[in-house]
Amino acid sequence: MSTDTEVATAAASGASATERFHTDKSPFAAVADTPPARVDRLARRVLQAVHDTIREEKVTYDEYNALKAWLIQVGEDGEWPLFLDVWVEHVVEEVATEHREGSKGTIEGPYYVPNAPERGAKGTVPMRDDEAGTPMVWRGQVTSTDGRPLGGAAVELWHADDDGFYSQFAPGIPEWNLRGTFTTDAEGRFEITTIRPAPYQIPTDGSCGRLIAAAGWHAWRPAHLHVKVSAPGHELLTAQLYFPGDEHNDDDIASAVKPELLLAPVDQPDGSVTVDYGFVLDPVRN
Ligand code: MBD
Ligand code: FE
Repeated sequence: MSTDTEVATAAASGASATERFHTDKSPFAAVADTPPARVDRLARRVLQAVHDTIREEKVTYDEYNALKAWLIQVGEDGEWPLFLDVWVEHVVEEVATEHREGSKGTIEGPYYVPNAPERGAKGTVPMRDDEAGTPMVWRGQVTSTDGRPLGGAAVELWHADDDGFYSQFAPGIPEWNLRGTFTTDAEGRFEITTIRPAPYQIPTDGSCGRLIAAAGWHAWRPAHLHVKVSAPGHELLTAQLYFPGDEHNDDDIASAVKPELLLAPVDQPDGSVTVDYGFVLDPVRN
């Protein structure tokens, strides 16, 4: 996961994201019982969409070969997690959570790492002594859709630093920096001290950056906090929280902003900010 170079490169963060996915998930086991008819249907529909595009847009051999070279490059850069999470995951999340009555969630993205250090119901996320950025205190409560407080719920937080970099995906940052697990008290409450993250630019020096440049897009995500909130008997909530006034809230490259996910930070006299934001979890359906 670590790199020798002191420069944050697409290849380094991509390799880390790819390695993370290999080691922590069992994606094939989870779909082992999928009948061939389902695979046949999905594969045909995706291919049909590609064929339709080629016919309708009269795609040339030069364009086809450029696509082939680019797809190979995405794999070599380790940028499949980045590509998929930026341009595809938001629709999967939409479909997966459309039945929910509790809090809105959004995409996980490529930079989650499980088992971040435990900090109890009230504490400070792991950070450097001289961590740059505006100090932020976040208070909230986790409840079930019937209003019952959920004590012992886990709130896993991870976010970028003031330069927009994630620990374990950029060099020179302590392993668990700005990653922590909090456990709600008997009233379902938590209080987290951290810093306000900076807007995040996805790496521009790899194949995803190359697509962005060739298409004339921008590479920015608004500043965001990532969370996973979990409690026994409830569906896991994966969300991100955003800050009002960020210029990229309306044109997030990853299409992951929802109005329900905007915080309302309050400036304090000492220069810090406080936010109140809680979560309502849906009970597991039987
Ligand atoms: C991120 O930090 C992120 O949250 C997503 C979804 C994609 C790329 C970088
Ligand atoms: Fe992120």
